[in-house]
Amino acid sequence: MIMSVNYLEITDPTYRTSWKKRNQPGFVLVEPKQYWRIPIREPGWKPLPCCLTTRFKNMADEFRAMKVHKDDVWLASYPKSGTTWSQEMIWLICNNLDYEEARKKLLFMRFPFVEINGIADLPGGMDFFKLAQQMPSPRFIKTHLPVGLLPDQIWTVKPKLVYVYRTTKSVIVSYYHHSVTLSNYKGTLEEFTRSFMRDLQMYSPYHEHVIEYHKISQLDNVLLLNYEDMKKVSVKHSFQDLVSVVKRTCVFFNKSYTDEQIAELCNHLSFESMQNNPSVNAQEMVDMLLAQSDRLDERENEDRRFIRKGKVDGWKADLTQELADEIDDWTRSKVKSEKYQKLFL
Ligand code: PPS
Repeated sequence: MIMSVNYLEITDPTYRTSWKKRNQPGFVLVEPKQYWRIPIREPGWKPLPCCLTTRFKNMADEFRAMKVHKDDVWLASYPKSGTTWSQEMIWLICNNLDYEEARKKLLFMRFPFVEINGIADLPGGMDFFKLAQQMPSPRFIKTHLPVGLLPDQIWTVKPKLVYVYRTTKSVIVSYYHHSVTLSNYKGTLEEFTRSFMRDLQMYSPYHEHVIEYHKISQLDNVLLLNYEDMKKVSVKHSFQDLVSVVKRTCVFFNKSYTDEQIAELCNHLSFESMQNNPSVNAQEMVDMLLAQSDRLDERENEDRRFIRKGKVDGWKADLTQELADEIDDWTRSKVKSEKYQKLFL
């Protein structure tokens, strides 16, 4: 198999001296090679290396060579951007609103996280890459990988591809709590934020992740969703809501439902309903991981839930104003174009 990526060692001194202390996995920067099929035609454009765990070396080439089907449904996102919410919405829209099956079968089996075995050592030895490959059509596939690391056949077979994104401060705070809950991250929120701002959290760089997917959004097979739109309080002041997002998604998938059916779906997708739905709330996995690290006593802590707060401005409870301002300054310094800047602030 041809080497489809380069691996670059992380030289950042803070990372090198603190990753073990913070109980983080070893990271490596994965730089895509042979990206000419990606339809971003800007002179000099080149996908940036992506921060992943060293485990990813075991699957990078096989993943890039993965067979893609025309009727696949791919959902991509930077972590903590509303992926689970969008997965449940898309799966139901595409499966004739089959709530019974959706309740019976866990979301992560219906809509597997395709590269998870390449980033984490899963208890129980489940192989989600194999599961995704062997699923009957149409397959529903979740990924957090950036454009540059998607299978090459995405660009030739052109399955439907949805991308969901969320504003920076919400992503950071949600990602920090996720890391504490699921990976027993031992650093502080401030340390997490600072490494995020050095593009040294898994799947970073974040801004480029979002921008690159926006750069392919003119393709007919690509749909962009936005967490804040789904929550109605849009940073872009367009005041969309879940109903309009669901309707837009139905059009994208050539599906048609009555207003009553859409209202029922929105009800099913509400934060409270999803938080209490064992098929999507990952509570079993959280309990297992808390037990493994001897932290079952933290189970009652709201921040240890996978479907945690679900707010647009929830970050205000966690970030100091100073740190919040620093994050915004970081965005302004990295993203000069106004068109893209507004996606993040
Ligand atoms: S992951 O691990 O990357 O797949 O996480 P992801 O699903 O992308 O993001 C998790 C955040 O989405 C929130 N969420 C919701 N918000 C509103 N309504 C609904 N129905 C909903 N479902 C999930 C979830 O609570 C996480 O955000 P935070 O801010 O941590 O609460």
